[in-house]
Amino acid sequence: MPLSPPGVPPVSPNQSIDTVAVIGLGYIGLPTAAVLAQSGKTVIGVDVSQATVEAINAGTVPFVEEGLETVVAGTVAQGKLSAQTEAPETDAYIVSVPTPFKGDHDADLSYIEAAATSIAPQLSGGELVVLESTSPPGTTEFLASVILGLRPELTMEPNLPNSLYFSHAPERVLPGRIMTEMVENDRIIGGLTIEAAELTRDLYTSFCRGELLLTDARTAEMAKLTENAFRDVNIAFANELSIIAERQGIDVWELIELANHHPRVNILQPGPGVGGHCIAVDPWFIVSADRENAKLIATARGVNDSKPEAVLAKVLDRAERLKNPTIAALGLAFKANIDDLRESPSKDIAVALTQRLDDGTVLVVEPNIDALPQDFVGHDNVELAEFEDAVERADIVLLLVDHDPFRALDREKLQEKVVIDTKGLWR
Ligand code: SAJ
Repeated sequence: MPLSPPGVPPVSPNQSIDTVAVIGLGYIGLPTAAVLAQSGKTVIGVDVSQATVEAINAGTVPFVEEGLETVVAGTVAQGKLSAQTEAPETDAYIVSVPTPFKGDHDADLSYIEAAATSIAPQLSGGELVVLESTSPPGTTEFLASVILGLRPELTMEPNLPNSLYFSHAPERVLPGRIMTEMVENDRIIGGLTIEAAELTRDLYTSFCRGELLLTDARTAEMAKLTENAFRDVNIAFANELSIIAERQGIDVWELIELANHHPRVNILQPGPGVGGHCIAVDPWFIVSADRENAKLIATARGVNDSKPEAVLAKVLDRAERLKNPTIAALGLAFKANIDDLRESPSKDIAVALTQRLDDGTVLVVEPNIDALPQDFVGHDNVELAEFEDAVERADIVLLLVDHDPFRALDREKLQEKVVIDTKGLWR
């Protein structure tokens, strides 16, 4: 439901936001702080990690993201961006902390609660508090209730000297393209009040060239979850098709390519499973909000989470037919051309392979890392290998990630090998 009813002119609180604190300087918080500082705001980043704070104040970045370091270095040098471990007094606060899950896939809101608790003493009335963390419906209300519980003399009622403004502005940027998408993407802004939504829009206009779409906070929370659940369900459809097609002797990639020629069909691609911190996580927040009714979304999660085991079973089946086989496992990252191994089905498959292989050797290839991750430690049947060398030595070539260098392989080199291509890269 749009917040401004037709015919009612938008009310903007008479407010100017010059200083902004960004709480949580991770993959989203730091780029947000950087683009805000670049747009002229004075930005103070806040993080519990002293190492992160020091890196930023030295004009460097604690993780790799195309284009980020240049903006951080520039804005720190200009004095527009700085970092510290304590929440400061500012005109606006952007909360960008993790929302992992706990128990049976329920959202753990403890980081949001801690952020709210740290902000509360700094407020004097008139401030905007924006929640950016991906959250279940009702979390912006929760954040407001924590702050107002600690500061009962402040109020959510707008346009008073002691008013606070709360909103949710979920991000939708793609890792690897964050600096571009942060500025270009359309953005949903949901306020607990109309005034909060409009104040947030005024702040985000300073760096966002996309359309800013105003709604209420619950709808904004659910919209973010819906976007990632849509993709998860679509990928589950592709993954289920990949299992059925294989049993029917059909190439699933050709099948999907042909079906997608229909003007209203757009099936995503199957793979070894769904990884990353968003698509494999966010649908659970919908499930935990309404377990009884979120049946399709929960099933899709199950289909995607079972794909690594299906891949593993196939590899082990082929390996059992060979004596002391060498298996090249190509790729550990959660998707192509990144170095992020967290929540990666490919890494899980490679680790389980080293654990469950009776005899033989696993040659792990991941062009974006220099050493095998901790998960492989303690196994002497695994080594980190160079791509071409691993393919040459392997009896079984297991393609797990569609990294560009793998794509360029001379197909002649795969002759005489058992090839298990989970991404359809070499068809
Ligand atoms: N994957 C497939 N088949 C596909 C597409 C992806 O198996 O056809 C797999 C990938 O290999 C990977 C996982 O899905 O393991 C997720 O990859 P992704 O590139 O689809 O998405 P993320 O997790 O990097 O980023 C998503 C994006 N959301 C959508 O596209 C709806 C991004 O825009 C969000 O900002 C981000 O989640 C987030 O922060 O929520």
